Amino acid sequence: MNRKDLKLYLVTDRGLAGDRAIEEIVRESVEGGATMVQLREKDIDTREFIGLALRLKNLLEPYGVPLIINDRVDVALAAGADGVHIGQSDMPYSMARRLLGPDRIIGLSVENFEQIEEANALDVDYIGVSPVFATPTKTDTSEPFGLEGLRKAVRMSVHPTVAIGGMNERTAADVMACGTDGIAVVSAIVCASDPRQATRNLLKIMTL
Ligand code: TZP
Ligand code: MG
Repeated sequence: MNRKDLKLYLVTDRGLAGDRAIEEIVRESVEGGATMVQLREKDIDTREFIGLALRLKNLLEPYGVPLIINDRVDVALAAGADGVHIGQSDMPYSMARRLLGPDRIIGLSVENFEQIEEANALDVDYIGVSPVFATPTKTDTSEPFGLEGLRKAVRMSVHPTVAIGGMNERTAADVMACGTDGIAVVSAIVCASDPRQATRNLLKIMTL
């Protein structure tokens, strides 16, 4: 994995998409410059999950944008996705790696500094620092890192990092100044009336 792929990482949420298709939001965001996409589905039939993953894989292929599946190693394998993103209560990293092989991307969420130390001993491809700010999109999170905590997390981690939780046009510049490789964004893109423009705006703020 190229650490530049983490720069603007779109994470989907159908609950926030309203009546718009996830595929359309993803397409527009990638046209606006999103560098990686995570399909995150918490309440979906396995067959539907695989179907959506296959459609997204086909859509993203021509753009060279990696598709990551949240939680489900089986769905990632079935759909030929580029990797998975796992959390601390999902399948243990070593098992996911064994099933996925050496080449696929595995990202791991870390919720505190101890978990960053643990992740340093694993050959994960990146860590998600979760959450940086409290967010209504996911309320069952641990204590937010804040900017100070994110700075420390970036210093501690031997792996590339992506910041998640409360990433938007107001926070992106300060977050990037902490040295993280990128931001993982849900509502600021999925809820935007124009996901393409929202993505462009974020990228512009991040590179100022
Ligand atoms: N994991 C930690 S915070 C979060 C996830 C999936 C949600 C982030 O959503 P938003 O809308 O970008 O704050
Ligand atoms: Mg998970």
